[in-house]
Amino acid sequence: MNASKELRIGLIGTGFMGRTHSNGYKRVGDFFPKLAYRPVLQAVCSRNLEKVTDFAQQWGYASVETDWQALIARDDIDAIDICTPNEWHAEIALAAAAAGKMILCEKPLARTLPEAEAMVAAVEKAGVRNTVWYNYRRLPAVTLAKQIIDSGQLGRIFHYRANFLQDWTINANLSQGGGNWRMDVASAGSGVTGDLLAHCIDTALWLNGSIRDVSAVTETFIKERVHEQTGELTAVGIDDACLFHCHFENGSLGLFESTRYARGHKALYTFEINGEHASIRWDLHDLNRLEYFDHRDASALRGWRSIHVTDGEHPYLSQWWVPGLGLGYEHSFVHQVADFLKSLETDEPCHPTFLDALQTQRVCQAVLDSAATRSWQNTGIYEA
Ligand code: 4PW
Repeated sequence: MNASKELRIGLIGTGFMGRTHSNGYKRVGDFFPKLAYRPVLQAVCSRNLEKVTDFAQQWGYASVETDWQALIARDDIDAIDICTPNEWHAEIALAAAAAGKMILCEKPLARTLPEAEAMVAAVEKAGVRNTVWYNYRRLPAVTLAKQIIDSGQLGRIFHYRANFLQDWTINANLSQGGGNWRMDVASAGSGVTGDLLAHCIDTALWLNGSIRDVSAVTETFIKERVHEQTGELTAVGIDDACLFHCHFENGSLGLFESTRYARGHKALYTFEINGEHASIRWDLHDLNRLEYFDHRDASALRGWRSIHVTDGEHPYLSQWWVPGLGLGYEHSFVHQVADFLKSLETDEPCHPTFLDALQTQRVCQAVLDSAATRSWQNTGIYEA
């Protein structure tokens, strides 16, 4: 049964994230057929006409724009999906909210805390539905971890540990700016803190509650790179690596590490949570597996259980294949679209909202401030 109500999408940005989101919109109806709403790929926008036309043909968008303001001005668009480099998130979101459009924004919410605060104020003032694509929450094993923690199985939590390790920037000849906007602080806002640790922080706030204060160190290993736009050798402003520890409001201690200089690691996102009765751990490189240790098991049988999260009873899995067959990275985006469409039916927020993502931004800002001042910093975030 095809959903009868349309959500007409205007996507801005045709890069890596434009593809992951488009795939989500295309797949959702086939696997979540009972939803009342269905996404319609109404228009895609990018500055380069040839590129955006190719993208529209490949992914099935009905029309193209080369000016995002023209896209927002259209009355046949219900929701704006922001997949641009970070430098555009705030300006586009503010305009989209003022035009009364729903907004789906790629993470991190913004480059800076003031930008993020302005975005929250704008969506609240306009009363428009909003969400941020912290996609890892929606992998079944991560959602299962949330269910287990919320059921109280772990007991009092003592430790939260997370890593996000990559190695793609260990190359002195890599430029910054332009195509490599993640390397350019003016465009990205920060380095691994906003790009990678933001994922770890979003998951941590969701699984383990608020973070009270942080103490961090950052490092930029390669200090100068050629800027693509100017051709000049320019100081690198992003953090290549960031480590921090923290106190959670629930009394547990957190330890986080992220780098793009861990040779051999491409996207190793891991977390482990140690509670009074049980522990849980997860690894993006084996994303359908959740490991669980319960001290209350009979001692002769006690050990880490390796849960293959592919059963119909596991989160999202009843919509997919038979038990034993796993899902991939791309399914987290399909799930986010499904949850967003569901939120239109239920009129509930689709978390993480801009307000939720603002809390992640506050932690990121405190981490960067802590590293810059070599001091502990309060995050100032509320208890969610
Ligand atoms: O959001 C992150 C990206 O910016 C991703 O989850 C992984 O790291 C893949 O690319 C970068």
